[in-house]
Amino acid sequence: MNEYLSQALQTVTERNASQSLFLQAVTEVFESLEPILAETPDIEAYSILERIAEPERQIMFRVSWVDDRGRVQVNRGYRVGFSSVLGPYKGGMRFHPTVRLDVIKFLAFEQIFKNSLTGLGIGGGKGGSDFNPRGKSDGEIMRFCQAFMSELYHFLGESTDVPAGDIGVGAREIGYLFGQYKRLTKRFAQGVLTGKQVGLGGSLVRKEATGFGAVYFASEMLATRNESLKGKTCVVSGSGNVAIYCARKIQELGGTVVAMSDSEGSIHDPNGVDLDIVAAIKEVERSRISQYPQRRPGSQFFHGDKVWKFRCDVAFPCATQNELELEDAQQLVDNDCMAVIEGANMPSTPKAIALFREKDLLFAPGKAANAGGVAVSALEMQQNASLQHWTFKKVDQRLQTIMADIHRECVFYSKKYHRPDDYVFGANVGGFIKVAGGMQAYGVI
Ligand code: NDP
Ligand code: 2IT
Repeated sequence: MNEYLSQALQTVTERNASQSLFLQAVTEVFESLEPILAETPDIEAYSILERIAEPERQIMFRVSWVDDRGRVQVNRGYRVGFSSVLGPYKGGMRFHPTVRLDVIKFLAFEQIFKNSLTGLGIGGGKGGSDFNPRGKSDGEIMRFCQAFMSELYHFLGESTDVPAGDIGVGAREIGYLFGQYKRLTKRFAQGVLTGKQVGLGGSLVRKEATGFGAVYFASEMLATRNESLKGKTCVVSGSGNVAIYCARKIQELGGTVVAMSDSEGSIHDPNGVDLDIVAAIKEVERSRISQYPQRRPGSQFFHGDKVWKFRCDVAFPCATQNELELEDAQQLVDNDCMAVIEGANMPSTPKAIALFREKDLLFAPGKAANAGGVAVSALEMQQNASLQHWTFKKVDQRLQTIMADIHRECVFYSKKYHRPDDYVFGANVGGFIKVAGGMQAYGVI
């Protein structure tokens, strides 16, 4: 390994010794940069690696709120502004009991390169809380969101930091957060949050964008092997926002989704998952996927099982980090799966990715394949800034173009550096180059 690279990695590792997810994300990006470092000595001269792996700012705050029984609850809130080189901090907020600084930092770090790949002038950030929305009443969710925003609003702004949704945060939560922001600032500043309801300045296609975008990326990637999703058997993990719209687009394009999941287990439906039932269970009733077989004869629920055990041609991990481990990857390989497209952030472990590469599966990393969500968020910012509302068709076409452009960029860099079909390498290098160039242009700040 290049000496500067290994030194920088060691520094970052020592400085963040307890943050294994963050280090996993940094290691993967840094390892891709070896050929770039050799030809660009300025990266070392300007300490770009050390700087790019240290967040510009990290905000942590107490969130106190009152539950339905009148008890005071305390959670921890986070917002990490990792890089504003290419634009305001941009990235979602995650409400999940597993959230800790490590989680937010890995997500914010990935977001830098993902946002760079969109080409839309957005920096990288992420936030969230260890608040668990499961089983909470609507009133509790509202009070939590209001308390959270009461601490965070000082730090937000259309040209400073623009949050959106992620796990546990959708249009309902964004509505409460935006309402509280408006109440505190007396500004109807639409562009300060994205993922809003359409009537309140939200963009059409934002809800669908991450899932649709992942499938557009998959189509581009399969086309390089003269393949398409038509007639393919697919599995999609998760059953949240990304998973549902990923599955919808697969089915629109003629694929069959035979399995989906949540954190309790997986459903298998050999006739093709009925997404209206999944959406009713997960989006409307906010219930569990285990309810599905009661409404769909011929399907089954497997408690504690992941979707990777079911035979498929194409797999879409769309739930959470490190959900696809080496043994899962082996199962996919044994079942002749040809491609894995990450709708989630960092869902495949490094060992799983190494196996995919060794076995010549097509593998699309999240920072490229799931960039459609944040890309449409940036389009929402553009619409808000110009007081416009674009049609569904216009936004969807922009999304398709953006995903095709990201695909082209991944292929360009993987070919240029003689790593054909290595989308991890292509995405990391493509994302990094623009940010590093910006850092050099600004001088030392
Ligand atoms: P949602 O909250 O809508 O859905 C999350 C889904 O993943 C649920 O089905 C949930 O199951 C499941 N899940 C969460 N944690 C676990 C776990 N530990 N084990 C198994 N399943 C789990 O979130 P999103 O769909 O928005 O996000 C999914 C992924 O996509 C995340 O990695 C997110 O960072 C990423 N992403 C999201 C974007 C967006 O625009 N929303 C954009 C780009 C990436 P359960 O209900 O049981 O918890
Ligand atoms: O991981 C992600 O890209 C998101 N959660 C979406 C971020 C955004 O600002 O829309």
